[in-house]
Amino acid sequence: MSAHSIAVIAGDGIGNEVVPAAIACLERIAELHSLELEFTYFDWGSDYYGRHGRMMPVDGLEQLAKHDAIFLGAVGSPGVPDTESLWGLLIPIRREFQQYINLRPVKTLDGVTSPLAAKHPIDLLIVRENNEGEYSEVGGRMYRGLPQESAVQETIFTRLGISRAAHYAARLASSRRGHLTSATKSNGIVHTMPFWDEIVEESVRQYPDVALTSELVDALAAHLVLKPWTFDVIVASNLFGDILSDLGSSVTGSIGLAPSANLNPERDFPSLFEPVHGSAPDIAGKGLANPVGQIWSGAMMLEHLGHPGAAAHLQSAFESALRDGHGTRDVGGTSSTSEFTAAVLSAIDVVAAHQAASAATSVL
Ligand code: GGG
Repeated sequence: MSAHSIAVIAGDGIGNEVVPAAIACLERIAELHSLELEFTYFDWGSDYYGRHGRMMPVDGLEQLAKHDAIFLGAVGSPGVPDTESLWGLLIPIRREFQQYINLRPVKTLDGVTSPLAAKHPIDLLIVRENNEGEYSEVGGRMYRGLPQESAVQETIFTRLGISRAAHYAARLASSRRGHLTSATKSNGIVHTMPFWDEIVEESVRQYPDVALTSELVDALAAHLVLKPWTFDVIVASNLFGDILSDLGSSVTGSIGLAPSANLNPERDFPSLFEPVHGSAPDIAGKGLANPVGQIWSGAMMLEHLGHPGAAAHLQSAFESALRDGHGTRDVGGTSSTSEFTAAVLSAIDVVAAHQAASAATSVL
């Protein structure tokens, strides 16, 4: 029996609906694959902020460090400034635990209506640099309230930060179709982006089987809409990667489908798994949230914890629930969050029964 301790932060809004849905699926998978997943729940987020004036306790990171992985729902609430909700919880976790890769798969799923007219299968990975770049606390505000009021925000790129993202993305491309696209903007952003281009090129040169294309992020965004099936792996800075992954998942049908893994590849610290979407206060509490992004993030967590069979089982179960027409409203279906979750749970059992039957046949 393999045991893993997982810190769970449902957070805000629909995080409180999609996290329990995904945990129910993970518990069923754990039972079938003899895994011991021990979930420890933390009530951190915007409600906690309302009571304590901070998104997590002072020793929050120390508490999380004891776990093998972190499973996060969503953060953000209309009552709390976005800067507080993001910089008081998610960003410190990503940085303190050196989760410098944010891996975001984008894939066509049967049963999901795509807004695109051309229906070619899409299967790409976005590698978002996750620790630096445009997400920086360097800067400030001056002359508040006066006509000369001003704001300065510095972007920080380091050789280490760019090269480790580029190497990670190149290794992935090498294990797939061998195409790597780097998102740049070196025509307009004249210091940091040429630096990004140089380091990416220098890093990827070490992978002769990987063809690197550097593409201006505006053109890349247009191509993601016009011909997304031509991409294999995309490597992008923190901000560009965030924007491109919302676009990519929307092109496959809905941002509600999109999973992500905030990875510390060296495994010195826990990695964090969360859907790409936010807390969606407009639909929170109505049972409308699509739990696929959260369930898929759970499958990525199982893979990271060393259980590819259990991850594939969960993946094929939610894909089959979508294929059978059980999707939520955002993907063209009519199911509530709990109806879709019930469909995934029964698909988990159906897949297990098929696997057991084919194992028995191969023994005969
Ligand atoms: N699922 C986590 C969440 O709530 N993300 C919302 C968000 O604004 N994230 C910003 C980011 O990933 O940089």
